[in-house]
Amino acid sequence: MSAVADTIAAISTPIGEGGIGIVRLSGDRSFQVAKKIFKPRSKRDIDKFENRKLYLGNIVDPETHEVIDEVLIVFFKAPHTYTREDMVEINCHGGLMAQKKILDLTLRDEVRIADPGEFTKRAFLNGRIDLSQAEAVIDVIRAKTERALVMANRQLAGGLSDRVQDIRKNLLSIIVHIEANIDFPEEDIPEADLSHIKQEIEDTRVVLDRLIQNSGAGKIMRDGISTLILGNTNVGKSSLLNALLKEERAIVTDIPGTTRDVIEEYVDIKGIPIKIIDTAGIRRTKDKVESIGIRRAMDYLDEAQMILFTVDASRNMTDDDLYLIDKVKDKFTIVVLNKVDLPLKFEQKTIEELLPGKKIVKVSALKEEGIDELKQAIYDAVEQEIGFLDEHAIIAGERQRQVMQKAKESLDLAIESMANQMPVEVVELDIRQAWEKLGEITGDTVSDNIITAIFENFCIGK
Ligand SMILES: Nc1nc2c(ncn2[C@@H]2O[C@H](COP(=O)(O)OP(=O)(O)OP(=O)(O)O)[C@@H](O)[C@H]2O)c(=O)[nH]1
Ligand SMILES: [Mg+2]
Repeated sequence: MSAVADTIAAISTPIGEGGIGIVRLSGDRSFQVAKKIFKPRSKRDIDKFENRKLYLGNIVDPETHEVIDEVLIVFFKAPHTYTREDMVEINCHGGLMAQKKILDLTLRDEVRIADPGEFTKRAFLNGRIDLSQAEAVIDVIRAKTERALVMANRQLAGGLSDRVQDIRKNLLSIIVHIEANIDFPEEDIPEADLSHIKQEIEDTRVVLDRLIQNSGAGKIMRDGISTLILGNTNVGKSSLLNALLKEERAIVTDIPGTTRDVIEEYVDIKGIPIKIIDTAGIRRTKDKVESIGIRRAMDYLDEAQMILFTVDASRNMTDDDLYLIDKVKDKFTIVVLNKVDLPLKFEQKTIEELLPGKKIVKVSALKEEGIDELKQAIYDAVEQEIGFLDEHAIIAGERQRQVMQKAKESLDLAIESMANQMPVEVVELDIRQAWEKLGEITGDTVSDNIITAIFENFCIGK
């Protein structure tokens, strides 16, 4: 029996034109509603739809008897379905009108349109997956590199849930341990027991801490590293973007001040999504539009996680270069010496002295030389920064990281209380708090508000 009463429907494929579009239903009434609008091609199929079999036929408006589309339909009998409810999938032609009209026809007899993520939410509410697995579904959909996909799938398979459940089990056994001692209030707890309990708490904290550490990498795998190409006008920033992407994405001309808007594109560098941002070149200018672009570029300077500071090595350094050197010197910066196919106007040494300790890569964006070296330098820099990245690491999302952080703080308190020889009841309270908090990851102890907030981020039809 489903935990939710009503039946929902939605278009599950992206809006737009495509080969096929899928309208999905889930809930007790879905078979009945679908049968009302579906006319099978073969007479012998009428009324004996078998579980998980494809049937060819038409969707027909029951009032006007008009044929809406030729479709393939599948009936999935509960409980072995995505939501654990009865489900129907109608595979129609991938045009907007066909899908919309079919959806409209399903929205009758108390069937309503699904909220974003509601199919997955039902999978959670009906106990097929836990909350961290449901959250992984969105990571699978949004994965930007193959490696990000592998990681998301690991979480979908329950990787994080298993780890968190193990930690909760440990915490519970510590609680049991403490309680066993409290039962004899007239006696002091033996020193050996106390130190054993303390050890157990510390061990658990280490495991938790490792999961928290890995989640930094998780954020990067999910959202990418925002990487700003910064430099004077005409140094070849847009050419560099194009070379990294291997396509003519940004307009390149020999006129300084070509780029005015901000262009963002993802590049997959050995599995890490790098979000490259190309901006207007920085210089003093009276041009109004260009100045807006320059202001934007400078705003990005604060937000970006990495800077590719690009310099034209074929001309002398300008005041504008020096101005930017001052801006990037305290940032996470790689220096790109561009146009090295031309005679060089200054030595690498000059830059080394101005920006000590920064990695310098020589490239020709025009001839696409040195681009692999630049990619390697970006990868190395990221790896150094976040201590990359065990292939088998389980990585948590931001919400999950915050939950684990809170739980860890409770364990810190417990350890501190023990050090201060506080009564074990106080220690137990902190452990309980950590245990309860961690339940928010799997969804065992989570509030409705949090659940709502999580599924609001999903797309319609998932
Ligand atoms: N010889 C040579 N020319 C280059 C190289 N990279 C870029 N250029 C040329 O330099 C000029 C400016 O290139 P862009 O990529 O538009 O430079 P930009 O930094 O984006 O310029 P703005 O958007 O105006 O700030 C173009 O004529 C490019 O063909 C290079 O590696 N070697
Ligand atoms: Mg440009």
